[in-house]
This record gives sequence, structure tokens and C-alpha cells, in this order.
Amino acid sequence: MQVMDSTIVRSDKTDKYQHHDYYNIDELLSEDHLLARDAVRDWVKREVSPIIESCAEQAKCPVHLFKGLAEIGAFGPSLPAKYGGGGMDEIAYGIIMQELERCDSGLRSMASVQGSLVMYPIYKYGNEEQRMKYLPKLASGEYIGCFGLTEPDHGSNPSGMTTNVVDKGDYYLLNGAKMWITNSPIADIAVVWAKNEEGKIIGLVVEKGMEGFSAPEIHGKWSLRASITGELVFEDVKVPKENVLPNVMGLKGPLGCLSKARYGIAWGAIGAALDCYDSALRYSMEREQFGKPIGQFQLTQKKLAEMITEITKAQLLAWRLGTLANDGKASPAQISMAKRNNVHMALEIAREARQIHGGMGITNEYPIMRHMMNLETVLTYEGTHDIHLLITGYDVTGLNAFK
Ligand code: TGC
Ligand code: FAD
Repeated sequence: MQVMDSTIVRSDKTDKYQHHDYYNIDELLSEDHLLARDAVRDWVKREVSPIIESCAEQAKCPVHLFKGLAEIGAFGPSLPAKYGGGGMDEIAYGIIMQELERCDSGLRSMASVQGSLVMYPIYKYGNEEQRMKYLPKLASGEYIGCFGLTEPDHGSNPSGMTTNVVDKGDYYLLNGAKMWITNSPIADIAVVWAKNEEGKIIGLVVEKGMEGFSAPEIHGKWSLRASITGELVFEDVKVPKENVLPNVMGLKGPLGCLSKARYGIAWGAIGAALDCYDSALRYSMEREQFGKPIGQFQLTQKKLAEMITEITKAQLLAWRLGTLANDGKASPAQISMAKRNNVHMALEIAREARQIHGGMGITNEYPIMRHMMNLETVLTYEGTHDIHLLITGYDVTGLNAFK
């Protein structure tokens, strides 16, 4: 059982976040969606909001929260209950990610990686033995997982990866390195993508403690500071053959997981935007200059009105994507459009909200700079802003800019 790091400080400030639903989008949600959202919001306000600034300031991942995240059903909300998932639909998954990222993108990352990038591939591409071995432990937070696709020399272009396996009869010999891996230094298992001797990409579950496997931490991040990031280094690691995910081969394996996680980010980023908007709206009522609240000036109103307009558009995009996903009809390109639009929207809103807060906007009194810095990562990981644009470009023209 992980206990809270004693250097993390609990603030006595109250999380005053109010619910903003300009287009009555709640009416599109079911009772189950609303219950799931309220449970996550209550937990976040109670357990995470009071410590998140301290975690970010000290670059400490609140590892003790894995169990709590499991209890509120944040790991694999739309995976089958038989394997420890929530058995809910894709909109419930989205709304849970939104509530987590309303607090911090790093908190949402903890859940995205565990549910969509570790549990999902084991569920989708693994055999029954692998599912029963790993999924319940991941769902309960007993195991922490990570996902290794990116390499030092292959980020946007994972098909160029050089991490590789050689068949040694009863095991595979794994060599190579992965870079920028969320949770790697604290992970019990890593879902790793590597090329076999035919140059085909396969997925393997690498376990902590295997000889030749290490996961050093990457330090010095000014973004996603409450999330831990590291490398994965494989030096002649003997991976038993039963750890290979048997039901997928090729880049579509990891990209299929990314579709799941990018979908969650399309919802999650709205949470960060809502938190910035909420703070800016309240501040604009409280802060007076020239004898009146700054919210009374037309230029402040323009900012606030544009913020809620963009948030509302993003909410509708996410909701429609959710209904398509529930019918199994959300295409990777549609997911790319929503991830790209909603993350960029959130980053722009964080910048406008910072201006409304004036000098106070750069302090840790308000969540704005933390969200803004986090969103710089969110704009880049899971496919950069420009890569998603090129995916849309390919989809509408049929012409592939990557080849
Ligand atoms: P391409 O030839 O287009 O595709 C190869 C195969 O994959 C299929 N496919 C997909 N399948 C499912 N979902 C998707 N989103 C898919 N996109 C493509 C495709 O149909 C094809 O299948 P098949 O059967 O024909 O073999 O591949 P390409 O090499 O040209 O690459 C295309 C490109 C550039 C779009 C792709 O490489 C890409 O998306 N690059 C971005 C890399 C990326 O997003 N990396 C993310 C790393 S993980 C991460 O950031 C986690 S952050 C975690 C946290 O939240 O903390
Ligand atoms: P590059 O691919 O080198 O891109 C640099 C710039 O070039 C970008 O602006 C990009 O858009 C542009 N560019 C590249 N190709 C093209 C092109 N064809 N046309 C136009 N522009 C182009 N990865 C994992 O596998 N697992 C994780 O858990 C994970 N977690 C992460 C956590 C953090 C905090 C960060 C920062 C990253 C994480 N990543 C993870 C890696 C992330 O997915 C990559 O950073 C991302 O895919 C971009 O790769 P890169 O950083 O190598 O940038």
C-alpha cells in the first residue's frame, strides 16, 4: 500500500470549482454518466485538489493515489467488468477523464496510461491467461503499468523504431531503449513495442526485475510535473514467450491503443479548459480596477464569452465522438480531429485566463500556469498538434504526407 510522500503538503484552500454547462449538455448524459462524474469530482476535490500544487511544485507524482483512482473506477472505465474494468460506455470513460484533467493533466495521464495504454492492449491483443494474470491487478492499482512506444530517435515516426527482439527458442532477447515514458520509473510492468527479426512490430509485457531492464527517471520537466516520466532501457533482456501479446502484429497494434487514449484526451482537455474558465470568471467578479469589477470591461467579457463558446464547441465535438465510439464508428481520423482541436482550445483558454488574472495568474494561488504548462505536453504527446493535422489532411485528400 503506497502512502503519501511526506514532503507533499496539503493546502487548506477550498476547491471552488463550479459546474459550467452553457448548452445543457448534461441533458445528453445518462444517470450513470452523471453519477460517475460526481463521484470523481468529489474524490478530486477531497483527495487531489489540496495537494496538486505541492506535487507540481516539487515534481512529485502522487503515487499513493493509484489505489484511489482504482476505487473511483478510473482505470479502464469502458473495459469489461470481468477483467476489472468499469463495464461502462465510452462517454462515461470520457467524462471521467474530463474530471481528472480538470484537476491536472498529470492525474489524467496516470489513468490514461493505466487504462488505455496498458490494460487495453492486454485485453485487446492478449490471451485469456495474460488477461487474468495482469488486468485485475492493474484495475485495482496493485500493479502500475507503462507503455513504451517512443524512442530517442523515433517520436512522431514510431514505425522507424529500432528496439528489437531475437527469437532464442524458449524466450525472446530484447534490446533497445524507449524515451519519455509516463510512469516508467514506478511501473511494475511495461507494454513494449519492438521489431522482430522480420521487422514486424510486436507487443511484449516486460516485468520489473527482469535482468537487463531498467527505467531511469527523466528530470527537469517544466510541464506535467505531477506525473513521473522516464526511459525504458533493455540490455539483453530475456522475455519469456508467454509475455508476447499474440493477437496483433504491426504498427496498428500500438496505434490502436493510441486511438483509445487520444479519445480520452479529447474529453480530458475540456476539463483543464473548464478549470481555467471557472477561475477566470470568478476572478473577474472579485477583482476591481477603475472602481468596478474587471468583468464589467468589454475586453474581459470578450475573453470570457469566447472561452465559453470554444468550450461549448469542444464539448459538443467530444459528445458526438462519444456517441460514434459507443457505436464502434469513431474513426482514428475523427479522434485525431477532436484531440487536436480540444487540446489547442484548452491551451488558448489557459493563456487568456492567465491574462484575466493579471500578475496573480503566474502564481500558484491559481491553477492557470500549471494547466498551461501541462497542456504544452498534451499538445505534443499522443501525436503532436501537427501530426494530427496531417492525419486529417490525409483523410480529406487521400494524399499521404508521411510517405
Ligand atoms: P500507417 O501506415 O498510416 O499505419 C500503419 C497501420 O496502422 C493503422 N492505423 C491505425 N490503427 C488504429 N488506430 C490508429 N489511430 C491508426 N492509425 C493508423 C493503419 O491502418 C495501418 O494498418 P495496416 O493494417 O494497413 O498495417 O503508419 P505510418 O507509419 O505512416 O504512421 C502514421 C502516423 C504518423 C499517423 C503515426 O505514426 C502516428 O500517429 N504518429 C504519432 C506517434 C504518437 O502518437 N506517439 C504517441 C506515443 S504514446 C504517448 O504519447 C503516450 S502519452 C501518455 C500519457 O497520457 O501520459
Ligand atoms: P518529434 O517527432 O521529433 O517532433 C518534433 C517536431 O517535428 C514536432 O513539432 C512535430 O510535429 C514535427 N514533425 C515531426 N514529423 C513531422 C512531419 N512529418 N511533418 C511536419 N512536422 C513534423 N511516449 C510513449 O511511448 N509512452 C508514453 O507514456 C509517453 N509519455 C510522454 C510523456 C511526456 C511528458 C512527453 C513529453 C512525451 C511522452 N511520450 C510518450 C512521447 C510523445 O508521444 C512524443 O514526445 C511525441 O510523439 C513526439 O515525438 P518527439 O518528442 O520525438 O518529437
